Amino acid sequence: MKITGVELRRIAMPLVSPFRTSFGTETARDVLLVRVVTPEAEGWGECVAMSEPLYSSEYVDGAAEVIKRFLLPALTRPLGANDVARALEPIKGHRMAKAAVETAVLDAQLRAAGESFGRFLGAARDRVPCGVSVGIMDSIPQLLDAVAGYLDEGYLRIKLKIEPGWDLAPVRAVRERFGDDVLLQVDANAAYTLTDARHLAGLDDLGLLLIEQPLANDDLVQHAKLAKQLRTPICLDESIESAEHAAAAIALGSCSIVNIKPGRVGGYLEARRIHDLCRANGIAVWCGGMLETGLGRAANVALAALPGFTLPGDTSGSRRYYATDITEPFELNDGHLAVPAGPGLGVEPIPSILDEVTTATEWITL
Ligand code: OSB
Ligand code: MG
Repeated sequence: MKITGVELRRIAMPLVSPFRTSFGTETARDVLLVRVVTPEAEGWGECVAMSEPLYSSEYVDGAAEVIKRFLLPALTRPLGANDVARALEPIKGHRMAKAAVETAVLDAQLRAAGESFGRFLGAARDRVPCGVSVGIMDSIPQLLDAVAGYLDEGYLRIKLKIEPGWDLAPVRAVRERFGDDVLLQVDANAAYTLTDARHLAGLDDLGLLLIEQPLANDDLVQHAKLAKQLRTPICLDESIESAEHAAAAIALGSCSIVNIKPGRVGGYLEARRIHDLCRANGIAVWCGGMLETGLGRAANVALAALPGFTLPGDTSGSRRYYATDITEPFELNDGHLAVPAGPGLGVEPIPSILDEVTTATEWITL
């Protein structure tokens, strides 16, 4: 396919409630959308970079800049989605920016071929079980109310964000209030150090599925040491930016579970490689999220349908994030989301809604 032009579109999406993690509080999502135009079809990619470089080094203005200045100029030859990563390889890092571009090319290619993301990636089922990520709250009663609401909506797994000062007590309160059958896990977003090992071992009696990213993004060795001091399984998120990182983490014993976020690892093709590697090594994976709109969610749900995704993902329904999504909303049915079956992402932005939330557009002719 020859890419003739690309639209970069920024949209402002207010969140239904503030989302607080150990690295900051989000009240709205500033999303960069990439629309690739080819003679055969158009395709969409949602960039998951956040407004500020607090989760990882990428941020949305930087992603837009690197796409415009370095990535698109490397994509002037005719190519398919399988060629994008190689063409962009000389540019170091910027995986979220690369993922958005590759996803848009893949969407265009699949729409032209009449094939869905799920089918292309190797989905083994037509719906996926859903969990929900619950932010840090001002009080334990407020947290219990939030969790009760999500359980009522049918979520099959609860993930609690933790940080020093908001860990053992709120997690224990949720466990005691909702019982031992609730699938429960925690996510620290790198807020602890190895000296907190004894404290974190206090979580061991709470029957957690996993603790996600307790230590620094770049510290596989310390995670391996921590794993020896905890009974709660360690899952890595921020630390795993590629299949090579996943291989290193597995070899070192840094984790026994991986959260796969396609944006973080440079796209759905790399995400599938990590899935395949983990599956071959007996490492469970689940699909993470970055507060995506319906466009990014569609692809995540397709990925989460691969056979190695044996734990419920952070693939929540649209209304957990947004009063009005830019696509037809994803809605939970019996705790599950349906994998879109139409060509490409299988969903479209609704033009009137998209226009309402758009803050800027830029057209780049290739
Ligand atoms: O660490 O998984 C994370 C959201 C933004 C950035 C990082 C994370 C998260 C979430 C929410 O936990 C996942 C979602 O529901 O999209
Ligand atoms: Mg995480």
